[in-house]
Amino acid sequence: MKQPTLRTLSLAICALTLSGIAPTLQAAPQKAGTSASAQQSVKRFVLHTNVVDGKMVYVDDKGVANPTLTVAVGDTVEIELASGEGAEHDLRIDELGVASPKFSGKGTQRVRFTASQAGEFQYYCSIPGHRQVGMFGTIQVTGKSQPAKSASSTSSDAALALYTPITVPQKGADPTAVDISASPTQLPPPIAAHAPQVQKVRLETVELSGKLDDDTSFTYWTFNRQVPGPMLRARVGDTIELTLANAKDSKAIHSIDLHAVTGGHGGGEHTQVAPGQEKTITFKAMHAGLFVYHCATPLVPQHIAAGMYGMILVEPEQGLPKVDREFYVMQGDMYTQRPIGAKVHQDVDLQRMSDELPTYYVFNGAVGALSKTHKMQAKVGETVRIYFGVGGPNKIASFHIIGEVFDKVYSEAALNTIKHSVQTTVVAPGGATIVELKMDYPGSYLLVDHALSRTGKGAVGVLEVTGEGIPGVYKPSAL
Ligand SMILES: [Cu+2]
Repeated sequence: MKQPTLRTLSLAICALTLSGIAPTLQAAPQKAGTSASAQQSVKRFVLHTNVVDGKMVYVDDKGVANPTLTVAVGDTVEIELASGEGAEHDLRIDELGVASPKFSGKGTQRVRFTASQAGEFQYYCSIPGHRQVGMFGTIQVTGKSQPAKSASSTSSDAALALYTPITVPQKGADPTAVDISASPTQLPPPIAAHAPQVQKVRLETVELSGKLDDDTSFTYWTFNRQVPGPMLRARVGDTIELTLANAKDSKAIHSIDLHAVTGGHGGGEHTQVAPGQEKTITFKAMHAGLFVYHCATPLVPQHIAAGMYGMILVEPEQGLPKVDREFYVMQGDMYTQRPIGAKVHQDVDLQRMSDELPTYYVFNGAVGALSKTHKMQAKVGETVRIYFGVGGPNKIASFHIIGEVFDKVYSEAALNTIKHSVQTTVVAPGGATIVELKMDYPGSYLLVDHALSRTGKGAVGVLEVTGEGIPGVYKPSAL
């Protein structure tokens, strides 16, 4: 699909730049000396970023995405950079020692360097995930490479001082990190029987430093500052007007794809929202069931792994059977540069994500969310329903409660297929299940992924059940 609005925006911004900014650029003074230098010149380019056809790209002043830049050895190259859509980017050319400062919606950056060697090199954005979703192109440097001596002499040029190697120091955990874990008991009440209604829902995408574990923080990307995002609840036939706002201080574009939505990539096609903007879609809840929603902005698994998922429950016309307690739980897999337990601010590791080697598995976004931060409680005799989903992005969950059997499982969260007496139920990434169990005996019941190595990586919760055990259900040996 073409995205004429973004393309138009990009072209408009480029035109503005050409008329307003480019003329202020001054040619660098030519160096006197060798005959070769007489051929050298200043080559100027304009590259503004944008999202075109679902990819992040650099767009030149003619509207060409990721254009090939052609220069000659010895040329001074100036590239004017701006973020057309407002997200944060940079530009690097490793072989030529170019690393621009980061730039976002405000203002432009200009890089200036000497093309010191011949060849074809890649320019790209080094913000994690951006190169993988299209932010790269080619710079062709024609002619013969300058001898090393000459290259070193140009390095004294003040302009080149910008291009010092970037080192990433190890940071301790962020002391200002906040709790992002969603409470498992915070969910909307059951929908009373009514005629189909129009519901207005507003979600805000927020990037923030959150607690991943004790003494470990992580830059989460969230819906409404929590992981998972708020549980939405509707009745089949309802029309939902959903507005997605992206916080002003976000560095990335965000969006929402709800698996309950028919058309428009589940909403992902029409909710790509730049920082400080908002967009609205309207959809009909056509299928009853429990559905995952997630961010659908490239690199999609990166946005999901950072916490951008939640669920929408669409109740059938008659509603779901009444239960005593309902809980909202989602599992996610997370990929960090340092091992589990490192007392640092963890950064995302895209290679691990690509290799599907999670460092952490979490329930409700953080280690300990459902064992220390929030309490799940019930009493003997009560029936408990758990809405359980997998944000992923990659790993299947084998959902199990130690010491209990699910009386009912709505397998794959399809409301017409109830299975009884299930020990462990498989839930796909981007999938969900609804389980119900009547509590017959007191104790601490552990929620786990029965791929049990994952309990050591964070995937464990506790359901505390109090009361008198029903006689005959269980009896420990006399002490
Ligand atoms: Cu996102």
